[in-house]
Amino acid sequence: MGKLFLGLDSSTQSLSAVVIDLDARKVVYEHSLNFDRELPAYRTQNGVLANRDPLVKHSSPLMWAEALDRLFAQMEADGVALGEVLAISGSGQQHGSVYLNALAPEVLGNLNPRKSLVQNLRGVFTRKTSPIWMDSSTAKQCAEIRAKLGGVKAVAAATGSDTFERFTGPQIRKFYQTEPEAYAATAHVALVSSFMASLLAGRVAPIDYGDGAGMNLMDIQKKVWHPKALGATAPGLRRKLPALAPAGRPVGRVSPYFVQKYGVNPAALATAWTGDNPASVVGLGLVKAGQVAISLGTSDTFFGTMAKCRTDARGEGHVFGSPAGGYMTLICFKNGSLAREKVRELYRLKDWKAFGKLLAKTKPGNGGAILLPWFEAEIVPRVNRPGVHRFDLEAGDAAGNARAIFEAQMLSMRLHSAWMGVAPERIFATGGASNNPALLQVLADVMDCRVARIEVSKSAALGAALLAAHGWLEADGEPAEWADLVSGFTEPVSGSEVRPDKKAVKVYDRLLEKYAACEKAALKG
Ligand code: XUL
Repeated sequence: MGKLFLGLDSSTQSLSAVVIDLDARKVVYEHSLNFDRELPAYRTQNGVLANRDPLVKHSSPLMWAEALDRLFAQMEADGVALGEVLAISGSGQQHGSVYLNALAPEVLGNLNPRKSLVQNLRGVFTRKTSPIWMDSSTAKQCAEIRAKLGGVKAVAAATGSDTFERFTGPQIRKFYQTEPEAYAATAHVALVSSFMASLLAGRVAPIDYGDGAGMNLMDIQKKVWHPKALGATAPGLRRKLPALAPAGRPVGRVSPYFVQKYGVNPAALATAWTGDNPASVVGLGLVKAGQVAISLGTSDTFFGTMAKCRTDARGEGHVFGSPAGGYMTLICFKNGSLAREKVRELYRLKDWKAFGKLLAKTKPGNGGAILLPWFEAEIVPRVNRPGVHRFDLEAGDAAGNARAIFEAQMLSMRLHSAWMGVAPERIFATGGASNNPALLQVLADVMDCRVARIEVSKSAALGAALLAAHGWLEADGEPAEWADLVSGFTEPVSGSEVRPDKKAVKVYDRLLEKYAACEKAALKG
């Protein structure tokens, strides 16, 4: 048996496990447990509890704990060699928070394997439910914290991001304002990631620099809690927060609860977890500064890596600590695949092949036509009022619109990621739309960069397993280079590389200015 490492991902809708054999460079086990289907007693819909207020989105920390028990039982039943696992790490949906009272350390340190985690944990929560990243009920608190810290640019420079409704600091402030007694009774504030890590470690686990940066509470440069941000959020907060640490850093041996109940190796290290996006950055192999991946999914997401911290003065993009060292960025464009599909439906194109054929009838640059595809309110750039805007483009021109949607999305990515100052050698494209060759060609031409497809299922859980391996090797006195560690796990699909066309690149260099002007005009109007 080779060296086995377990990565878990506690996401919005499911808890997943990936086990890797490091010597064989192979994923040897994968499993996902869907909350709605497998834990129906919690009555979640897509992992979220029903609430009368459409802005409030909470979930249940007890459900996440029960899922952990179920997943270990499943792994045991599936014959996973849990007795051989050397270390465990994980990732959680970002920003979500869990509130524990002063009994938590004692309870975590004495988890009774004859009971379930749920039974063990009764009585440790000061808040029954956890606000998660989909919650947008804290606009007031965002404005208050932003004002106290000196505005968008200042908050982004201090904490890595402007204040956002889903970020943990504004959520903590709302809890303090609306339930002051429960806030006062809270001895430990955890993130989803650090809560799950605490269960495995049997003690209050640290928050890592990746997930910590999603709170508006961490000094992004120094990677310590930011005193002014804490003060602007809620009184006495410093005492309630755990230490900050790098993801994958051992917290201790795995709790005897998992050893006695599921046969986990008693010497296995329980390590600090991170957020799902930072873990995905590792799971996609972005371990060197300057590497970029673009996920073309429901929303389009731009992941970049930087050695030194730069922040976005406009406050649109986020900077988190990268688990592989340095920093990572996350820029989220909401009108991704949904907008592409809207255009396809609008022009009655039966599939993406037909769409590509039509698009090929036009030339790069589309004769200066621009489409702003804000079918839904957009995150980047901030657009509150949805609307589709056409410049030098007729709505009846099917071929022109087919090209325009791809060009607009890729130009927007170039424009709104420029603050990073990164010139990648090659971009990895992932997600559903990354097998669309026409889209990848536009991406390569707009970015003037080679683009290769990468297909990693469960990139966050894989990243977590790699973090466990990294933490274990370091603790074993044989620290590994990140590039060596990920090799074999994160290779692009062979033959998928698309090269930029130099003529098209020139066209897009010019068109970018017009695109920026159109955006400005539409945002003013
Ligand atoms: C990132 C974010 C989401 C969650 C999803 O800022 O809110 O991507 O991490 O789990």
